[in-house]
Amino acid sequence: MSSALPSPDLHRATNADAPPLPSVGIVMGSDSDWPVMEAAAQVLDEFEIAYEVDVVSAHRMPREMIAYGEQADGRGLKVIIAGAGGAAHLPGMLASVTPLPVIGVPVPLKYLDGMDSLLSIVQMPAGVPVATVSVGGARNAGLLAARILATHDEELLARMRDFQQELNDQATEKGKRLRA
Ligand code: RP5
Repeated sequence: MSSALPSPDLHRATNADAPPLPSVGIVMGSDSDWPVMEAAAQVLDEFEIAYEVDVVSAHRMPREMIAYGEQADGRGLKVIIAGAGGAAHLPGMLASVTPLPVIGVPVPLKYLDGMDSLLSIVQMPAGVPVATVSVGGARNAGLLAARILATHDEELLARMRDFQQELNDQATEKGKRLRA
């Protein structure tokens, strides 16, 4: 996990002992989004998927945000998860400059219950897709990123199937307890 805006060189690892290059970039408009966005990181940890985390504000640091989007695929990222609140332009702007899949997380703020964030992220013009999850749905964003990576990773696909079976088992168990 990195706290500064990553430079391309930082990720050109040659040492076999080096940690794996991140496949997922988790970015957000402010560190105040982290309590919501943390759930994406947690689920990626559960699936042992390498990720990086950063603040890349569309409005307060637009040049860095564009650079992040433009450099993402060249640095080896496969998926970007972008969360923002209010006038949440970060996911859409990143999607406009990267060929990678972008998953948008509407972060709820004090007013409007996240509806402003949701509508800012979900209503993209044709040609520039953002896969928007529910308001505050960072865990699902992480799971969707894992599923995208699993399309080219049999082992990860098997772990996703196990995870789904666990959900099934848990729900079945809850039903049993209610019926008892
Ligand atoms: C958005 O403004 C951020 O994504 C955050 O949700 C919101 C508030 O940011 P702070 O004022 O807390 O830094 O751009």
